[in-house]
Amino acid sequence: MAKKIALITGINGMDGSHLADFLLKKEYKVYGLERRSSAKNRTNTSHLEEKITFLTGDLADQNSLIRAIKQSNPDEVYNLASQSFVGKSWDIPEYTSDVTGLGVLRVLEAIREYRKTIKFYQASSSEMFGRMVENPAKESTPFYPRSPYGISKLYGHWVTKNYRESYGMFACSGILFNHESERRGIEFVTRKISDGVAKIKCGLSDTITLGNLDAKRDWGYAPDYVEAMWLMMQQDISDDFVISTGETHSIREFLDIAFNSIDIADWTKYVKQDERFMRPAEVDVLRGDSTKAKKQLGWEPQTSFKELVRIMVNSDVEKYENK
Ligand code: NDP
Ligand code: GDR
Repeated sequence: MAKKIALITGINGMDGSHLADFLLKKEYKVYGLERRSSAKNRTNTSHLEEKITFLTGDLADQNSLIRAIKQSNPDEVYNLASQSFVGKSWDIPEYTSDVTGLGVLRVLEAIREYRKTIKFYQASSSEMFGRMVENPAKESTPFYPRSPYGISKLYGHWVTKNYRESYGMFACSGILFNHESERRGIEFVTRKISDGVAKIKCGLSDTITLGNLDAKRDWGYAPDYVEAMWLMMQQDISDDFVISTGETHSIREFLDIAFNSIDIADWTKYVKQDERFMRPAEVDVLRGDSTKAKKQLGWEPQTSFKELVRIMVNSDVEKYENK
């Protein structure tokens, strides 16, 4: 049987690299879309250089997306690219709306023009729930985004649904709650903590400077979550699914486990707070109900919160010890 072909946008991001690993194990031929930058950013994908095909394209450039679809001729497109940092979306709101919002429309249009039967996955986000109207949030919970990022994701979510209903396309959205891994970008709070804790352990730093420590998130492990993306794409009919652990933990709890894993019980003297890392409008708490994914996809998270924190800290400690 011919190999299935997948095109992943945002290939060099955390999820893009984990999804490529997962699809290669399933014997897919994988194409990864990366944007042009002055210095190549393949920290997460250097191990994939001989295994996948990189294409250049940008979610802000319609023709580059049409070309990428033609070049790869995929069965499945996973749209993971976005301006994904919530905090920065207040500094660059128009750019965030263009890439994270309109970018979804551009990928859908490229598919519609080339071959409508290509399956499409959209990386929707729990940030669409924002100030949660219902806790835990499920697929039917009303949205209340709290940032230019969350609003842009909501546009992407609805345009995906609209193309499904307007053109009969297979277009699904995974509403994923926070998920992390050792490949997480360094500015996100979990990786900032794991990297900071590792530096403290190795004597390279003595503080971590953070913003709001009381925010709570439903944190899972990224390799578990990319499996859910694939499962959604194997359904006969496209639909939307919440993917979450059902637990919520504060940043303080994350700090407890992270410092505990380097044998520090009281971390208060190592952590500073700074206004710079506070947000104009905060999402105080997120928690998801993924019962539908469990029933229809057979998906459940495999990695506990404690394991996740330890994986991240250990990986960063190893990095500095090897240096
Ligand atoms: P990352 O920030 O790690 O990856 C995003 C990728 O998008 C990067 O590789 C980036 O490229 C690329 N990108 C940014 N702008 C453009 C553009 N204009 N054109 C093409 N590519 C672009 O995010 P994650 O892997 O964590 O997340 C994957 C997707 O899932 C994102 O859409 C995110 O918003 C969404 N999401 C993530 C969740 C999470 O907890 N991780 C939860 C819910 C949704 P470069 O490498 O050059 O910067
Ligand atoms: P989030 O992740 O906004 O949930 O978006 P992030 O790790 O940036 O923030 C989580 C919470 O931590 C608080 N916080 C800090 N955040 C950062 N980045 N840096 C700090 O120093 C800091 N101190 C406290 C934040 O205020 C917030 O409450 C992630 C991204 O992956 C999105 O793309 C995705 O859609 C959502 O998760 C679900």
